[in-house]
Amino acid sequence: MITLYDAARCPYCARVRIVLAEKGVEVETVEIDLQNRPEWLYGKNVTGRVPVVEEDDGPPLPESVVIMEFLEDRYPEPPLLPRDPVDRAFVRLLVFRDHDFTDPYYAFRRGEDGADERFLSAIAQLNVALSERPYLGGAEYGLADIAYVPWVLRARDMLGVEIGPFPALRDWLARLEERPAIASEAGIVAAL
Ligand SMILES: N[C@@H](CCC(=O)N[C@@H](CS)C(=O)NCC(=O)O)C(=O)O
Repeated sequence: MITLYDAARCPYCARVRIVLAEKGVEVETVEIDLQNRPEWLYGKNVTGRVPVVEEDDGPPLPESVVIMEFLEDRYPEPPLLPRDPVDRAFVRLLVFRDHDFTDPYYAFRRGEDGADERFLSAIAQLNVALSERPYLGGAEYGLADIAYVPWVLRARDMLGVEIGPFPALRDWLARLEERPAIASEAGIVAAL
């Protein structure tokens, strides 16, 4: 059994929720109030952040990217990384550079000067990538899509960003939302 220390509004936690759902892993969820974090959370992650996962008698594992890779290793089916080493490296590169998208997102959310333009440009870059291939990581759905989609859902559904002008991104999101794991995350976002 896996325990996930979670927060519904957290997009990093969303990554982990989606991977667990894709792999059909049974999970016990402990919702953390980020405004009033329990002191014991620092014993599981020195930064006090979520997500953290823990197996029975296992060490706590923080950091969404580490957790996604751990879950991929622990539950290889269905695979969420391509087989080919170069393709795997490409997915990891996109995940490694997630701040190229998330930094403009947070600047936009904070209403910083010039952030609208910066965030729309980051969205446009995703749109270009998705007009060249069906999924962010290439031919198959996987960890690259899961790494980015939590922010795209929140941008659309919480920040009111219009994605219609970005047809490749819009179609990618529609394809993703056909997946129960992503539809469930869209439901969580809708309830926030
Ligand atoms: N690098 C971390 C970031 C996790 C993160 O920033 N989580 C936020 C919630 S979305 C958090 O716990 N914030 C509390 C804080 O910063 O003190 C990851 O990928 O897991």
